[in-house]
Amino acid sequence: MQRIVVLTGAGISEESGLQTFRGADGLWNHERIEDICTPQGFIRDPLRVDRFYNGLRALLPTVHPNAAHLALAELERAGRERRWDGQVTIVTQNIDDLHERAGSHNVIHMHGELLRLRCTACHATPAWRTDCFPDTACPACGQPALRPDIVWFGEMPYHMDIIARHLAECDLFVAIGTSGVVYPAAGFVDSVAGHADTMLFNLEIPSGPSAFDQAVIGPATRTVPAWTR
Ligand code: BJW
Repeated sequence: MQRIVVLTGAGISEESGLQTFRGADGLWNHERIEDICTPQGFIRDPLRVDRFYNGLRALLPTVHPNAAHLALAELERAGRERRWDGQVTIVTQNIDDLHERAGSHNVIHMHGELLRLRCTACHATPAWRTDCFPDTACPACGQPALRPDIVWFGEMPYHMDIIARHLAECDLFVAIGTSGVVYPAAGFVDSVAGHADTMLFNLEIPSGPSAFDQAVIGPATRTVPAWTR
């Protein structure tokens, strides 16, 4: 059986209409990272951070999974239905829900999810509701301690033990639409060296020496379906 770990980043959702972080018209060209993407920024101004994520949440119903999301879901389904002797695990840095809406089941959100909140008192992760933030009570414990369920800089990404196990057991590691500058995800390719082949799908050739065995350059909606086919 072939075991594939697919790491996805903002680039896979770009052709669905969601901005990347660091592109020419990236999300962060309009905001200071430390105001939005740090626990300190949230403590300083929770309403500002809330407004930023509400803007992204409002976009979700207007965008749809694209051919790259759908191709990964179909590959996973082929494994499940034994039409292909393999297994796909998606580790996504994305906080959107486009992999799930494409039909993928094995999705690990290492940087959290836009449509969830997290209670800093009891660690419950209730679904986000329009009337649910910033000082409403946590539905699980009643404390007014809800925050976006997003992993900010300086915080531990989620499910690292499960991800490490998948990386240790995989034969192929594929990264799609990620700039490879944010750790620990940026280090996954090095962690599989010696036991797995590695492929990068990206719009541009990465600058500097690449740790990947193979780089496929082009828009993910073209290159990913051509690979999974
Ligand atoms: C296309 C395309 C198309 C476009 N087709 N491709 C110094 C050295 C090393 C590390 C550190 C350091 N100082 C601090 C750190 C740690 C820090 C870090 O890495 N900082 C770096 C910036 C230096 N990391 C952390 O703090 C993390 N926690 C941590 O390390 O804890 C300790 C720990 C260590 C080891 C194990 C366990 C724990 C937490 C990181 C949290 C990141 N959170 C964010 C924000 C959440 C969402 C939000 O607020 O909106 O997550 S940051 C942001 O970057 C977001 C993304 O998930 C993440 C990655 O970005 P991504 O997806 O790569 O997007 P882009 O825009 O950068 O790239 C898009 C790519 O797509 C480009 O390459 C395009 O070319 C391509 N593309 N269109 C194909 N159509």
